Amino acid sequence: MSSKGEVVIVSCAVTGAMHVPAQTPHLPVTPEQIAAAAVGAAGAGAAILHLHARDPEDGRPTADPEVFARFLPEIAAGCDAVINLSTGGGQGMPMDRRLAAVRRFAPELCSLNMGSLNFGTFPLLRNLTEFVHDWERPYIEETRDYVFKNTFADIEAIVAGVGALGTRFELECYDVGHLYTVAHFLEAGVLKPPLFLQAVMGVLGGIAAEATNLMHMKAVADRLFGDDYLLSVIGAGRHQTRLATQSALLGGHVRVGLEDSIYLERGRLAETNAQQVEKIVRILRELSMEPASPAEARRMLALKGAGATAIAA
Ligand code: KMH
Ligand code: ZN
Repeated sequence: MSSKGEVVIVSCAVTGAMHVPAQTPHLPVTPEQIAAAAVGAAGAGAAILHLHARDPEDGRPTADPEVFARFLPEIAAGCDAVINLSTGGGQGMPMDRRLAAVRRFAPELCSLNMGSLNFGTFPLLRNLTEFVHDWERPYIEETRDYVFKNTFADIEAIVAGVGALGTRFELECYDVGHLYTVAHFLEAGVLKPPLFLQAVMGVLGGIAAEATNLMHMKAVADRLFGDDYLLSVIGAGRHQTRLATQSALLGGHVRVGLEDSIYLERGRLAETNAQQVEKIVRILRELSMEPASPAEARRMLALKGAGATAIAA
């Protein structure tokens, strides 16, 4: 693994497509809220902002580039963080829609999900009984029968679709097998190092958020990629801080944010994305590590620079 050990890239995933407004009143939903949350997270130490869009009226996940256009310039004007757009979109979105915002804005980074998987949020319904909008309950319920589709053809389509834009990838790996899919595409010359692996741990349907599983993911990645990769980790839900800390201790990087966990600590909702970033930055500093600046993250990930995107600040 390529690592400086003491400089840790902190990504913040601001809103996502997994949570619904009924779970927390603090989920950024409108363009104004998303922009403010993203700039706040950057101010707290996030070098990378992973972004989804939501319908400003009802908070439903959307991939409409017009909605992205209402917050991306604000974010670019408000901070220097790397903008990383999702190509995962939201449940059931066709590939064309998932790719639309990346095609339009040519960001420095976009997500690339390295395999199809069952992606279940339905156990939430055991405790969540009151909803803000009509779409929320069925959206969660339908994950009993939902496959997050990322076939080999889908992966090829995304790489081909954005390759000419110079956009690089956050390679989201939800299980060990996805690392071998990355290796396949590396060997085929489709993906180029340095690889930015994002181990996604704790999604129902993917690998569980257990310390020994992260050790195994890293051991396999070390064998497959040697010094050609950087490891970052998402611990979903209550696992966020402990998996992030473990990743940093192993020489890796971290992703936090309300997309993947709505909590700040046990039983306490995070009120902002910045609070989660501040918390992990505090822990890193206690361990004699520093959050990477956006410039350091750009160097480490060989990114093209904000000036080469189509996001006008
Ligand atoms: N929230 C992660 C578990 C994407 O945006 O492409 C999934 C994710 C996918 O971040
Ligand atoms: Zn995402």
